[in-house]
Amino acid sequence: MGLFSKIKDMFKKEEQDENILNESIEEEQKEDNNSLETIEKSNKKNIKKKKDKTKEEVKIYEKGLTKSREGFVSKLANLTNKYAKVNEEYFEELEEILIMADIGVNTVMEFMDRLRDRVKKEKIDDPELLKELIVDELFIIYVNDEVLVNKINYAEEGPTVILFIGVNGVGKTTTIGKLAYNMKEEGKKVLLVGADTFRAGAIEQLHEWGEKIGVDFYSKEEGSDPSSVVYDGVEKAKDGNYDVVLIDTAGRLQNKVNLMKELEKMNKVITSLIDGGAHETLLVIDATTGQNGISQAKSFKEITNITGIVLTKLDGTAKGGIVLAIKEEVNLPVKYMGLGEAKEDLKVFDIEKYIYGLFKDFM
Ligand SMILES: Nc1nc2c(ncn2[C@@H]2O[C@H](COP(=O)(O)OP(=O)(O)O)[C@@H](O)[C@H]2O)c(=O)[nH]1
Ligand SMILES: [Mg+2]
Repeated sequence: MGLFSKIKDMFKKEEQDENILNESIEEEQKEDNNSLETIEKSNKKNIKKKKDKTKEEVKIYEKGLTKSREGFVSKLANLTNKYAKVNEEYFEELEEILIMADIGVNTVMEFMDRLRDRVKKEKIDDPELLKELIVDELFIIYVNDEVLVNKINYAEEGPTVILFIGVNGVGKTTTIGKLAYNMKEEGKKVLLVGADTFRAGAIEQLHEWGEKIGVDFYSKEEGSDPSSVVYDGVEKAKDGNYDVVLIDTAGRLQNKVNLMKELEKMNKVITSLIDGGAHETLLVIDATTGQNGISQAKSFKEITNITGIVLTKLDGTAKGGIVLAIKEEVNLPVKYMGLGEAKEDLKVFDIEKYIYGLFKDFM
């Protein structure tokens, strides 16, 4: 059985289990209960709660990936309907669809070679049978035998410091707000540090997020040295026993040398207060910018040590293939994805839910 079928079964099974669970909880509610039954019931309720959460998450992926599904995935579906047999034209059209979906030319070329090989070896000529193969091969690009670390590297003690970098407008400040909300929900004490001091508006925007979700905020006035804000912010977090410090930075990439120096300085300041320096440096990329986003990742990778990617605005693009291009061309794990502007719209990146959300109508 192919990978996609497995994923599909997994999410389907969860739905079925849940229906059974709902029925049995309903039934029990009608009965009289002794204490043992009450325990069992509360266990079942807990399982149900957990399942509800998974289901909710899958729904958010599905909704956030609607545009991509209606864009490139529906084109793939049309392709299958258009050709009765797999032939050279079919392959050429497939190649074009994948390139248009921002998967990246090199990745697509390799993918096409592998697909052609498999088609030849397995003697497939029905496009319908090729669907599952396509999804599986796309999935393989991402997984590629590696263990992908999408977990945040939390400090064993003291505050965990997470630095956000990326060019203007990609969604750094918004991502910090959303992540702070997630972490607060998990019971963590979070401090937002506004080190994008070039515009008063940028400081204020982060401040507003803090007020909206009820977490603390620290910054200085416009024009202050970003590193001094970082120093004081991290110190405040240590003194105040914060669990996490989320640092917003300016994203001016006009001058690579300056940006590199500034990031170096910030890292040095953090290292002076925290053993080993920042726990994570997350590069934020706007999915709607396609190959441009990939070039940004390559540039930033040259000047600083990045531990992961946040891919924003996936809800706003019909080209969800950029996730695969990042893997292939930049080889950094996508740790979070932004699927909207609201505080709930940031999700830990999960390749299985992503593939399911993208291809669920395709097969
Ligand atoms: N649709 C959508 N919009 C987003 C997402 N993340 C950020 N934005 C919007 O992108 C714009 C720029 O975000 P901002 O956080 O200010 O970017 P920054 O300059 O990198 O700090 C804002 O209007 C955000 O609301 C996302 O995941 N989906
Ligand atoms: Mg900002």
